[in-house]
Amino acid sequence: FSKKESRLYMSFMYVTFISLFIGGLMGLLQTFVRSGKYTLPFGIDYYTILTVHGVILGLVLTTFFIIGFQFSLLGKTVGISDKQIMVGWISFWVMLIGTVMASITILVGQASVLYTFYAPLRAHPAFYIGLALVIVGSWIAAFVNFRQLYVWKKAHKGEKSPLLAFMVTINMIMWVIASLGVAVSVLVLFIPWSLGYAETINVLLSRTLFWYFGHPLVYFWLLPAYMAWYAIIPKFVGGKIFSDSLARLAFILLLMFSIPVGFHHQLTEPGIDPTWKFIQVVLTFMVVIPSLMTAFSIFGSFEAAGRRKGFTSLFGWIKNLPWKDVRFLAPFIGMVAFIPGGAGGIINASHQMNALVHNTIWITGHFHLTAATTVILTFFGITYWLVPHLTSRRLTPKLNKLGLIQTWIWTIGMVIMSGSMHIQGLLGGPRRSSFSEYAGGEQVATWINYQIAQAVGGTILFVGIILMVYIFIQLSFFAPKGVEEYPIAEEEPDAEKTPKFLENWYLWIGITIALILFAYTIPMIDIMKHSPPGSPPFDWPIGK
Ligand code: HAS
Repeated sequence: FSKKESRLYMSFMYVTFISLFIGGLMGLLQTFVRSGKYTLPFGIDYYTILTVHGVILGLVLTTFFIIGFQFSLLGKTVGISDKQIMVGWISFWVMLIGTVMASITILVGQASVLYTFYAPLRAHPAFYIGLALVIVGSWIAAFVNFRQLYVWKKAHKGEKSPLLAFMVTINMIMWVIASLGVAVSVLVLFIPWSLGYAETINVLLSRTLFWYFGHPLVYFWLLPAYMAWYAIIPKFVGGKIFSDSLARLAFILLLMFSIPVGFHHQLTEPGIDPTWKFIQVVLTFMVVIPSLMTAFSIFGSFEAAGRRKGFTSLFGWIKNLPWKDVRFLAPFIGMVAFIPGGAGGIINASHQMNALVHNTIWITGHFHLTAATTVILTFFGITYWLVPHLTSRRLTPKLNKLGLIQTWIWTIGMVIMSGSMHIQGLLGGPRRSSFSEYAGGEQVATWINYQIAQAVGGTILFVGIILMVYIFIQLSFFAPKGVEEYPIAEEEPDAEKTPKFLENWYLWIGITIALILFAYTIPMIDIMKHSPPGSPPFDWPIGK
C-alpha cells in the first residue's frame, strides 16, 4: 500500500480500538451493577452506560473496522485512486463527526435509549442527527467501493472480479439497502418528533423500520468475518479456497435473505399479522443455509490442506492446523463459537421457542457469542496481520504469544459470561435491566449466582480488552519495522470454473428487492394505517 492508503485505513483502526476500550469499560461496569454488589458513582444512570456500550461497540467499532478493512481489501485487489482516497477521507470524517455527536449526547445523559433507540424512549435530536451522519458517511464509503470495482471491471472486460472485491460489494449493497430503513426512521420519524415538530410517533412503524435494518446489520458484521474465513484463513493453514463459486453463492444468498427477516425480532410484537411473522420466520431459516454452506466449505478447505500434507486418518488433518499462529487461532475460536451461537439463533427464530427466550438475558448471551466472539475474535485475528502490514511493522513471536494469551482470556471470559447469560435467560432472567430483587420470589433467587458469574466473566474480558489495546498500540507504533504479508489465498486448482451469472448484479439486487417488497409491503401498509394522530409521516408538522 502507498503511505496515503495506509493512513486512511489506519485511521479507521484507531477509532475501532479507542471504541473497544471505552465500550468494554462500560460493559464491565454493567456486569458489576447487575451483580448487586456495586452502584455507579456520581448518580450515573445504568441505561446511560448500557447505551454507550451498545452504540460504541455494536455500531461504532464494527462500522469503522469493517469499512477500514474493506477499503484495504479493495485497495489490494482492485486498487484505489487518489481521488477515491480523498472521498474515503470524507466518509471517515462524516462518520467521525456523527459518532462524536451521538456519543457526547449519550454521555451527558441525553440519550439513554439503548442502541435500538426504541420509541417511545426519546433522545435529544443531536443523537439522531449524529446517527444519521454515521450512516451517510458509510454510504459515501459504499459508493467509493462500488466505483473502485466499476473502474477495475472497465479495465478488465470479461474477467470475473476478484473474490474479495465481490464479497465487499455484496456487503455494501446489503448495507445501503438495509440502512435506508433506519435512515427513513431517523429522518422522517425520530428527528421531527424529538425536535417537537411532531406530537407523537408511530412506535410500531419505528421498530419495524429499525429491525428491517437491524437484522442485516448483524450480517454486515458477519460478512467481513466470512471474507477472512473463506479467502484469508486458508492461507495460514497452507490451503486454498475450497470453491470460489460456492463462496460467491453463499454471499448472494446472504444478500437476498438477510433483509426480509426483521420480524423475527418482533415475534412478540402485537400489531403485526401472524401470517407475515410466519413468512419472515421461513425466510429466516433460508438465511441459515449460506452459513451452513460456509461451515461445510471451511471444514473442506482445512481438511484438503491437511490431506495434501499427508495426514490421512479421519481427523488427522486437525493436527495440521497452525494452533500457535494467532492469526489462525483467534478466528478459529470465533468459528467454533458460531456453532452454539448459530444454534442459539435458530432457537430464537423458532416462533414458539422465541416466546421463552425473548427479552431474557439469553438473547444477550446469544449476541455475545455471535457478535462479541465469532465476529470480534475474527476482527482481532485480522488486526494481527493488517495493522503491521499498514504500519510496515512485524508481528513478532512475542506479540504473537501475547495474542494467543489474549485469545484464550477472551474465550474463557466469554464462556463464563455468555454461558451464565444463556442459563439465567432460561430461568427467566430479564435482559436490559439493572440489579433488582423484584420484591423477592423463588425464581428470582436463582438468578443472582449467574449475575455474579457474569461479573467474573466480564472482568476477565476486560483484562482481554486491555491486552488487545496494548497489542494494537505495539503493532501501530512500537513493533520492529519489517514486512508483514497481506495474505490472500488462491482457489483449489480442481475447483469448477465460476459461472458468469454469479456476477449478474441486476439479477441479485432485483431478487433482493422483490423479496423485501413481498415480505414487507402488506404489513407496512397495515402498520401505517394505524398511525396515531399527530405522528409522522402523514400527520405533521402539527398546527403550531
Ligand atoms: Fe441473532 C437476536 C436469530 C445470527 C446478533 N442476534 C440477535 C441480537 C443480536 C444478534 C445483536 O430469530 C439482539 C438484537 C437485540 O438487541 O434485540 N441470529 C439469528 C439466526 C442467526 C443469527 C437465525 N445473530 C446472528 C449473528 C449475529 C447475531 C451472526 C451477529 C454477528 N438473533 C436471531 C433472533 C433474534 C436474534 C430470532 C431475536 C431474538 C429476540 O427474541 O429478541 C443465524 O444467522 C445463525 C446461522 C449460523 C449457523 C452456524 C454455522 C456455523 C459456522 C461455523 C463453522 C465452524 C468451523 C470450525 C468451520 C447455522 C459457519 C469448526 C472446527 C472444528 C474442528 C470444531
